Amino acid sequence: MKNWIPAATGLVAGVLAATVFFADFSPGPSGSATSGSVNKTNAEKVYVPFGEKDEYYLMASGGHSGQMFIYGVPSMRHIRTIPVFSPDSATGYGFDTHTKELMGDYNWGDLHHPALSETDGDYDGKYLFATDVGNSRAAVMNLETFTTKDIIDVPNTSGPHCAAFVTENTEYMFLPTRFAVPIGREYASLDDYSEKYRGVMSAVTFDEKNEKLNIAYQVALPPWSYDLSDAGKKMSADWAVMTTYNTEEATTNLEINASQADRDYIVLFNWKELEQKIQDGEYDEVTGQKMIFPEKHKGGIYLVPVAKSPHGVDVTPDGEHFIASGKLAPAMTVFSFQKAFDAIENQDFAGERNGIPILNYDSVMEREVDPENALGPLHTQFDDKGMAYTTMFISSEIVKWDPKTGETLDRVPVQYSPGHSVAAEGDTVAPDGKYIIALNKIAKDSYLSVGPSHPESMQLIDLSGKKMEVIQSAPVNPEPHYAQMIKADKIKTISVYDKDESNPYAVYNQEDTRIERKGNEVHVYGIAMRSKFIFDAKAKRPDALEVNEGDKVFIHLTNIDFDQDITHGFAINSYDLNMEVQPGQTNTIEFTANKAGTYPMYCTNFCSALHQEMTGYLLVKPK
Ligand code: CUK
Ligand code: CUA
Repeated sequence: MKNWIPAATGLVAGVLAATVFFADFSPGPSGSATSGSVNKTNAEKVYVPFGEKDEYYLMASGGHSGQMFIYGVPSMRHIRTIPVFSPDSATGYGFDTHTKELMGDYNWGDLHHPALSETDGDYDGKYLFATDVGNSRAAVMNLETFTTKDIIDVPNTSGPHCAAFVTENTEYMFLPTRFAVPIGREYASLDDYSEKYRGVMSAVTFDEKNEKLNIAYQVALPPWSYDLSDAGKKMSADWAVMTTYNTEEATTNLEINASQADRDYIVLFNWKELEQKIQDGEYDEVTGQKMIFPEKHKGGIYLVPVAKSPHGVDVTPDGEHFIASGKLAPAMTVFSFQKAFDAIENQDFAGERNGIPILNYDSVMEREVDPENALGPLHTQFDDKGMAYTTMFISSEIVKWDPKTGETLDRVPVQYSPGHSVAAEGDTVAPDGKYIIALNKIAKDSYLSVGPSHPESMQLIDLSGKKMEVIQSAPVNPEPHYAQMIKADKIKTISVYDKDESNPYAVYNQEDTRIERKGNEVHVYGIAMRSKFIFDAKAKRPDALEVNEGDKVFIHLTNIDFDQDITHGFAINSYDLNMEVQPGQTNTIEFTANKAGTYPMYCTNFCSALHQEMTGYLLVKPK
């Protein structure tokens, strides 16, 4: 979220420079508290000996790489990259038929906020959701295989930045938009912004059986920018909150024009009530979507005034409070759900905007917290004792404080400019404490130089001692916007894909391999095994494939090595094609053989001593 930097202009730049100058950023893994013995202890804390496993998975968004990065904690070793919104030649993601379809017409994505599926407000380790701010999509990954299962386009929306967050039992994932656009993304002059543009929020459901995402309904909110959000918990489980900026409805030069009003709003909504409206038919059908217009279908949505241009909003683990962080105000504001419910009950309103009642700030606000000269609060995480940890972008630190008293308890410098942080299960009803990771936007000089642009960094902070201590750092490229940290034993991966006899493209026996022709379509039902491809076991050369120029070719390949980690690849030289088949998996790649000639095919994934021999020929006979 680098976009707010210019908003703070000279003041911020000055403070940032000053802070970097005087803070003690001594090199070494332990932040400000450096001494030989401390370093040794810290090295031990992050050392995971070979043969042992990390205690947590860290699932960090890969920003505009469109991918998810998986790390182990505390070692901070990068274990895997899951391609989600961008193609990945290593796995053939975006090349094989299924993932190409998932990618749609897009070639990149800007993956911001990942969210784990929840049961009773706790991570259940089953699915991971993510949104694409670049091309307005949402995705779900299965954590048995760490692969993307579904991607949907989110209509009427431009950049679901204010997401993803899931409700307590993954009933919904809400996707509010960052950019207001006219409904249907139609053309409308910017002069008509306030009348014609809308900040649409989508309520997305997940059908676990079919692993499909689905838009249940949308809400046509005012044409503001929706920034960050969180779902309620326990007593506030039916509610959700999200921050807004540009409630000025500026259409140009936002860095100045969107920071005019002293207050913006937190949108507070009751999703059970919105769901009821849909069931009662209180909506309009627009662009094929069930759309709630708050000025017409009243109720269930409220505005809470908040210091101007807020950024993060986070619900405490007990579900009783929500904390807003003001990127331009050096304060966190703690609001009470109970007070908000009372204000709604008593119609304690201070006017309305676009038909949405505004609650009285003083009626809902519990406490304004001054973090003692720390500047640029952005996002808050929690530990097992209910303590809050807020990232300070401008003064480059994490501040620990008590939401019940507002007292600052501890602070630790990080290098530099943290956006989010992620604590162990730190946004659930039951955070673990123990670790928090600063997700830094700038790593300046933390690692060996690779030229003018440096990687960003993630710094692991130990929360178990009296003082927070930075104990490890890992580069990440590009910036992680947010992450989830889950106890490793909650993740249950599979080691091979089960046989699926109902899959018409799967072939598990050599005798069943075959090549079928239908007009100019060629369907190959083949297998990959150590160390050969068999397209047609009965043919003179089972690993050769002869087609005619112009044929449409479908290669269905099943990996019959039911043995963990024996993955095969399948590439065709100079045809720009590659896919992978994991153990037991069946995958399809299709292409038009529009280049006549001789093209070797080979396995791209080193699989055996005879991996180099795992080849074949594609012969394309000229017309
Ligand atoms: S946003 Cu970057 S610091 Cu995209 Cu989550 Cu707050
Ligand atoms: Cu199969 Cu290499």
